[in-house]
Amino acid sequence: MPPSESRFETLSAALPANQRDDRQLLLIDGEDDQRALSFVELRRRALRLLGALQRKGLKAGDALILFVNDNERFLEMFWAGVLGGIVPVPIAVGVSDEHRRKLFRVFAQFERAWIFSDARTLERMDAFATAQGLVDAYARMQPQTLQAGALDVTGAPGLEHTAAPDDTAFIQYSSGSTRDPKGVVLTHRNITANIASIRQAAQFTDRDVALSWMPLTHDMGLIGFHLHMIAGGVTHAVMRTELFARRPLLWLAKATELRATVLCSPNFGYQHYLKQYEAKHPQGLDLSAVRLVFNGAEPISAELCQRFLQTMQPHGLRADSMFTVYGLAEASLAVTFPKPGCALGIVHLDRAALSVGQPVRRLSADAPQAAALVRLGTGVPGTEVRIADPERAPVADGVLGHVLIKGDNVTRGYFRDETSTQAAIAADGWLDTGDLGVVVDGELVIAGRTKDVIFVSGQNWYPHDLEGIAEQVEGVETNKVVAVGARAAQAEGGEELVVFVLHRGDVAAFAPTARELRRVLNQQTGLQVAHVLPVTRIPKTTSGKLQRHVLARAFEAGEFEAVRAELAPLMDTTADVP
Ligand code: 1ZZ
Repeated sequence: MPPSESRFETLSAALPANQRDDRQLLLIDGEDDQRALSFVELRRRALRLLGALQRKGLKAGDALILFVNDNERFLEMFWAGVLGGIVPVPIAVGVSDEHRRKLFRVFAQFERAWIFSDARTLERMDAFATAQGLVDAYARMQPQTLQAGALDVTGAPGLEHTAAPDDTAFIQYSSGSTRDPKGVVLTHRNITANIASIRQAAQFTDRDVALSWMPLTHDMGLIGFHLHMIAGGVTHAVMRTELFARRPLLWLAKATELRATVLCSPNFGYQHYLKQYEAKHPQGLDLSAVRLVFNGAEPISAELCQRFLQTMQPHGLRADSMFTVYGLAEASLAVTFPKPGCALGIVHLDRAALSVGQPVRRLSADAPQAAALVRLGTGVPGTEVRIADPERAPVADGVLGHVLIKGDNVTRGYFRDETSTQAAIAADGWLDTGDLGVVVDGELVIAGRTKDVIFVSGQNWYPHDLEGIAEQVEGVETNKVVAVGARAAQAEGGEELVVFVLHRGDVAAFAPTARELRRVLNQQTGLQVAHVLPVTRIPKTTSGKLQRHVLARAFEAGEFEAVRAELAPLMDTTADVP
């Protein structure tokens, strides 16, 4: 199906110079800290900032790294860049050293880049640079750094740049790999095409009211819940991610207050919310206006979706509102959507038959070998989806394979990274998403990421499936358990299954959980877990995705030897594993 007429060919044209003033951007930074901005006012502020940038010498084509926590400052500067043809490069401030190091790595990729940040973040970066021996690199950044609040916006507004549809609109760095960050180059055409598809496939109208707490440095927060809303004239509220993390109940309290019609969260957010909900039983929620609850960006737990819908049903949430979607930065954002208003689609597949090139096997829900996966719909208008074998040849429906995509929304490549670009995009234009999936009943089902697949006992296993089983064990929570295949020191070329669980107490107290987890996984899958180990921090991307490979490599480097030795005698209860 062709996409509906895209109303804009460039992002710059999407931010209105005049419009009915009742469409707003709401910035929620605290329970009582909420500001409304009309789209026209956002544009006016962006142009004033652009004037300040141009007076500082920034030109069209320069890169402008946005390294700032405050959403209002981020968005004003993002638009200043877009209107001036300066290329915004959003980078999450993050909390770990790895996240901080990413700023240095990204800056080094550009010939001429500027950094927009705030005094507090810059102070921290200064201290970080000193501690890490990055003083010289930091000194090189300093003349290129612009500090929020310190720019003179009192002069004339900036001069707008006329962008062509195939010009770069901004660069989206993948939130995952911090060591070797890959910048997805997105043109105006890429983004406006995807925005038009999203609007059509999710049946948006300007009567919708959206609410999101997803970070603006991630494609779902920025494109899905801001740029797309601006282009469609949809009132939308952007809540600070950190506020949701600290006070998840505010999310649906605000949805009630705003009569929000569209919400979103990746899988872990539903768990985070429900945990607080079950402890505090908030009153006065009214979710009867909600038509879609977007759920994407990471593997979706069918059980958690059902639990969320059931728990929220007494507050008026419609049973058909859970909107399970798939996408990635390389597609600008959206790849597949189900039909709005359809019931949650769950399929049960034999976990022993999930190999590339093989047909999957449907099972009944109660079969012991059944992995519950969620249906994610079909390609959004203008985006083609193909399941392929390792040689990129299409396979039949029902056969598991690599998920390839093609369309106007798909990037032409990674910034200054020809090797990665060629590895991902073939001459015929199909891009390999790095995900494995299958078409069941005409809809896409994602099994997992190619690089995360665990190969043990002669079979492919998907971490998300094993982690879901592990979560049945008391004390093991969603997103706090990680299954990886690690190269075993003894077994030549083979992998062994290692499961990590977040645990901050002493090792002896962890042993019963570890034994139970090993027993449950063995009972339900027949697998022998080589090691169950406690970790004090689960590495995650700034958008909350588990970084399984970080733990696998740390294990292989021997970083868990001490805890392993301490735990081993406590694990040795032969009764546990039949
Ligand atoms: P990123 C109006 N993944 O996460 C709002 N979905 O991009 C429209 N794995 O490049 C919003 N099951 O960071 C539309 N369902 O990571 C939103 O994440 C459409 O491994 C969803 O390769 C946008 C998600 C954007 C995003 C991409 C990777 C994928 C895949 C994983 C995303 C998934 C999922 C399982 C899903």
